Amino acid sequence: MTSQKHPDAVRVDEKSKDQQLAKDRAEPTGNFLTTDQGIRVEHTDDSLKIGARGPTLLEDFHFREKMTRFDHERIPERVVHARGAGAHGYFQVYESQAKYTRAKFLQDPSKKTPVFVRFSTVAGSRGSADTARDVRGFAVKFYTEEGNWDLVGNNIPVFFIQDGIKFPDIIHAAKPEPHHEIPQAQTAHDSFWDFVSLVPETMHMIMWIMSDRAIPRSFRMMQGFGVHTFRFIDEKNTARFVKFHWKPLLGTHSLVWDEAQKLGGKDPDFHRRDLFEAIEQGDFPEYELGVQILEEKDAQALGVDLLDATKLIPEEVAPVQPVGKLTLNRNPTNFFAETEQVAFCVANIVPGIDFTDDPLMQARLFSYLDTQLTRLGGPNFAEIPINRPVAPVHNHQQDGFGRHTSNVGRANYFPNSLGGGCPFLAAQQQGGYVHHPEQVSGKKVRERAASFNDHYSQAALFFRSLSEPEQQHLIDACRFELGKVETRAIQERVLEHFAKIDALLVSAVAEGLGLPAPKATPVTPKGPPASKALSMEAMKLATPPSIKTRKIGVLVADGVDADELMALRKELESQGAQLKVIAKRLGTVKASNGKDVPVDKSAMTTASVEYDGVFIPGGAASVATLKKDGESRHFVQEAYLHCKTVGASKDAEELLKACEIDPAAPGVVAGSKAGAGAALATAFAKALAKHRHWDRKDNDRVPA
Ligand code: HDE
Repeated sequence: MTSQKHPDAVRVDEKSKDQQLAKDRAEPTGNFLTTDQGIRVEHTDDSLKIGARGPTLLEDFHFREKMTRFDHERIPERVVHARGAGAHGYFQVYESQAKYTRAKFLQDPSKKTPVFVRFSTVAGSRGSADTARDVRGFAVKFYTEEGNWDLVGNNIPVFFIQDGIKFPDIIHAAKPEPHHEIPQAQTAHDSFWDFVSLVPETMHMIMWIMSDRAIPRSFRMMQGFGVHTFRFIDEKNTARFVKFHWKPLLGTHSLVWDEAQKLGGKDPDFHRRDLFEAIEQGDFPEYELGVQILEEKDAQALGVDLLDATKLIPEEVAPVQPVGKLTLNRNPTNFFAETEQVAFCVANIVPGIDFTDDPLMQARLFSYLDTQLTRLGGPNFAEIPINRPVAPVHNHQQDGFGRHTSNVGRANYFPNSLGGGCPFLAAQQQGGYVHHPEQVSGKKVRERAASFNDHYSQAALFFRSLSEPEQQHLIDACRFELGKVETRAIQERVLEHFAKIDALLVSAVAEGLGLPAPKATPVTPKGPPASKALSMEAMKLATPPSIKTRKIGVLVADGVDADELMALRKELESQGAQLKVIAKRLGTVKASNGKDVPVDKSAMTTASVEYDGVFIPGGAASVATLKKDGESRHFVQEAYLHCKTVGASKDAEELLKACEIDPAAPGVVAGSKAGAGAALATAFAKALAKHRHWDRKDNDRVPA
C-alpha cells in the first residue's frame, strides 16, 4: 500500500496549518466571561469577603483561579535566542527538485507548504532590544505532508565553534557576566573576548558579527543560512551534500551602529514592529531558498572540510541554485501560543533530507529537544498547536505532563497482535524515513580533525571581500567592543589573531585601543581571493535598486507647501515606500494653501533613527519654524550622520544651511539643483534607492 492511498495520507496546502490552529482559538467577542470550568462569572472586581471591609474568603474559587493562573503565566525563556518575533506563511518550490531529493514538498510547483518562522537575537533576554549587535536566528518550520522539517538557521553562514561541546562555554562567555549580570545583550565585555582570544576557531564568525550583518535593517532584509552541510537523498538513494541559503527579495541591508544603539532606547521593538506592520500592511516578506549542491566525490577537492561549521563554500566555487520562495503573509494570532511556544529542532527532518557528521550539528541534534523538555514543561510539547504537524501522528508514546491525546485501545507496544499490529511500519516506498547508510569506521577519540585547523583564511577572505566602508564599520565595531574590555592582556591576545587576518585590520584596531600593533602575518585565503556574495555593498549592485517598504520622515510645520508634499507622496507611494508626516504636535498643520495636513507622528514620539530618509518640503513659514527648532535640526543632522538620503525643496535649503549640511553633499537632494514637484520627488526616490551614502566625508563632524 502506498502512503498516497492510505486514509491517513493528507493533502497539505497553504491553509492546512491555519485550519488546524483555528480549532484552538478562543474568541471572546459576544461571549460571557467564565472560569476555566466554564462557570459564568457575575463579578470580577471585588473578592468574596465577609462584609465590604472584611477578610477575603478562601472559598472564592474565582479569585483563587484568577490569581493562580496569573502566578504561573511565565515559562522559562529560551536559554539562547530568547528574544524573537514570528510569522506564518508558505513555501513554494519553483520546479521539482527530484534530481536531488525525494522530499515530497520539494516536488510540485503548484503546492504551497505552510510554514512558521521565528527570527531572534541570541544573547539577550526575552525583553532585550531588537537592534543589539548579534547574530540573528532564522528558524523555519515546514509543515509538510510527510511531517515537520525544521531548518533552524542563522543570518550568518558560519558559527563560532566547531564542536558542540563548546557551546555552553561560548554562550556563558557571551551572556551577561555571572557575578553582576552585566551587560545585557552585548558582547562588548571581558568574558566574551577572553574566550575569543583563547579560541581562534571563532575568528571567522568574529569578522561576521563585527560587520554590519549583525545589525540588520529589518528581519525582512537579511539572509538566512542552514550553516551546516546537510544531505539531499534522491529516489535512488543517491546522497549529495547540500547547504541551504535564504535570500531576501528586498535585498540585504543593515543599520549603522550609532543608529542601532539609539534604537535600543527609542524603539526596542524595532525589528518586531517592522515585521508585524509590514505583514499587516500587505507588504509580505519574501525570501528565495537556494542550495549549494556538492557531489560527495568532489568534497575532498574543496580544500575546506564540509563538516566544519566555521567555514563556508564560496559561491564562486559552488553557485547557489534557486529552489523556491518563502512568503510570510500572516501574523500570529497570539504571541505566547505561537511565537513563544514554538519548538524548533534540528532533528525534525523528512525523507529526502539527512544529516552529516558535523560535530556541531550532532550536538544540536541532542540539545533542542532536551532544552524544550524544561522550557515547555515535559515531553508533550509536540501536541501544542503550533508544534503539531499537519501530517497525522500515531505511535505508542504516552502519558507525561500536559498530555492531550487520548490513545485508543490496549495495545501500546510494538509488535502487537491485540491492536491488529497497528500502527504499522512504513517502508521507504510508503514514506518511511530511512537513514542514509553512511559508511563509518575509526577509533573512539576526543580529537579535532586536522582538516579543521585553519582558522584564519576564511576570516581573511571575508574581510578582504568587503567594500572600504564595510571594512571601516567592522574596524569601528572591533574598536568599540574591545574598547569596552578592561583587561589589556585580552585586547593584546585578540590583536595577535587579527594580525594573522589582515594588516589594515590589526593596525586600525590597535590604534583605536592605543596599543602597538603586532607584526601582521596575514594568511593567503585558499580559493578565490575575494567573494562578492560576502559583501552587502557588492550584492546591492547586483540587485535592482528599490525603495519598497522604506520609511521617510517628512518634517513640517504650519505654512508647509502642500503641493510639494503631495508630489512627494505620490512618487514615493507609487514605488511602495511610506511617508510619515512629523510635526511638533499631533492633529493637523495648516498648509500655505489653507488646507489641513494630517500629522502622523509628533516629533516627541519619534526620531530620525526610525526612518530611512528625511525630507523637508518648502513653505517659508514652515521652514522658518523648523529652523528655530533644535529637535528638527537634530533630526536632519542625525539622518545625515547616518548617511541617509536628505531631501529639501528650494526654500527648505535654509534649514540645511542651519544644520551645516552642504546641499551638494552625496545623498543630499536639494531643490535648487533637482528642481521642484515631481522632478524633485523622483530625484529623492532615486537617491533613497541607494539606501546609504557612505561616500559622505564630513558626516563625522555632526554632533548628533
Ligand atoms: Fe541553536 N539552540 N544551538 N544554533 N538555535 C537553540 O533551542 C544549540 C546553533 C538556533 O526561534 C536552543 O529551543 C547548540 C547554530 C536558532 O526557537 C538550544 C548549538 C545555529 C534558535 C540550542 C547551537 C543555531 C536556536 C535554545 C551548538 C544556526 C532559536 C532554545 C552545537 C545554524 C529557535 C531552543 C527558535 C535555539 C542549542 C548552535 C540556530 C539550547 C548546542 C550553529 C535559530 O537547544
